[in-house]
Amino acid sequence: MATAAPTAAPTPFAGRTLEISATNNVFSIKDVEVAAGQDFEITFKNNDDGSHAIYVTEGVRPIVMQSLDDYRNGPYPFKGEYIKGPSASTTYHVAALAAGAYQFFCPPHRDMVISLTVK
Ligand SMILES: [Cu+2]
Repeated sequence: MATAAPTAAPTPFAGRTLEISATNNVFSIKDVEVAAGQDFEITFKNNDDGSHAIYVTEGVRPIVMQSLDDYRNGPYPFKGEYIKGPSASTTYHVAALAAGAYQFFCPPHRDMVISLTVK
């Protein structure tokens, strides 16, 4: 028997290109779900004067990092190039991810995170 869908489910992403922007050090979405085992693209627009990037980390990004080099270098499943705004944009090509819980994050900005569910 069918049950009601949960109301707090991540935003489904049915296409191949995910659109994300950054404005005032905030990403335009909070959470998203993508299909496991399928490459996808991110069209990323930076509306700020400074630089932003999108990296992918598996699980939840640790709050306390062992070293700045570890934090910058990963390993991460995906590391996007930095772009400097305002009104700059790029397209990232993200290789297929295995099912699991991930985050998109911007390395210099602790609060810039998006929950990424891959399933
Ligand atoms: Cu940033």
